[in-house]
Amino acid sequence: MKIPKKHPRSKSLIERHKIEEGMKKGIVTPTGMIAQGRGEAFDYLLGERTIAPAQKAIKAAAALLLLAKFPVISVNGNTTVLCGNETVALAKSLGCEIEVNLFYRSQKREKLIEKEFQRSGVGILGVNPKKKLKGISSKRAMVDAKGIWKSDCVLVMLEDGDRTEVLRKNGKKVVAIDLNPLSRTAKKGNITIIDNCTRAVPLLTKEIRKLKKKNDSELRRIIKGFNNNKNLRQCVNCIKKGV
Ligand code: PTJ
Repeated sequence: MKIPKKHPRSKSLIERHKIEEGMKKGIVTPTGMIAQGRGEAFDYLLGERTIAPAQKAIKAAAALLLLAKFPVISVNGNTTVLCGNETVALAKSLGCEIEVNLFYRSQKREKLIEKEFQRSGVGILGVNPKKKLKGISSKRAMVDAKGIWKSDCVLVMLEDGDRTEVLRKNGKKVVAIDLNPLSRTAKKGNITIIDNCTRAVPLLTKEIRKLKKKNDSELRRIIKGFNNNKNLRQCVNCIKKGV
């Protein structure tokens, strides 16, 4: 696919191209194309920018991740191709593990995703995992003993609602990145960032670097001042205003 250099919509075209290429390689599942389409529709409604409520959520999410004892970043096919390098930078800023967790799980895809991250110089968890989370029937239940299993806070992006709910039921805090403020994931997360993962992940890294200098009570104050439901309503209002 030819991508015009300075076309105003070239960012979404580049993302679409990455998903297409990822699917050809077997990293992205065919359903990942549908997820991309949904994402593009919401991103369009949000003006393809990081809205003010999302900025606030990013700050609260950074505080929550910094306070966590063992945070883990969960990746799937779409997020690997859309923001793999940015995810590595985020994990480095937090000093945390990255774990692959797939809805359409296969060893072939796990290994392809592992290879992608190895190209960026990091190893990942979740390849052939042995532990099983309670309350979920899909293969998403399988998690790594050294990662999500023992984590206290998980960052999920481009997720289905079931998993966020299950992670919560298993005692984990969840930071979610989702473009749809009405999705189950958005509603079930402790802190939900309504933004494109391609913008949100680098902004989260920046915020983490900034907040690292703060002490725990300052970080707790930031989290206390954040209300996820209220923030989601503000995101819906941003969409309404734009329409
Ligand atoms: O790689 P696998 O096997 O784990 O498969 C993952 C898919 C993508 C199939 C799975 O997570 C899925 O079906 O996702 P959904 O249910 O389509 O949900 C995706 C959500 O992410 C929707 O609410 C989309 O609006 C949102 N979304 C799509 N693209 C982006 C996004 N959110 C943030 N950034 C995006 N780029």
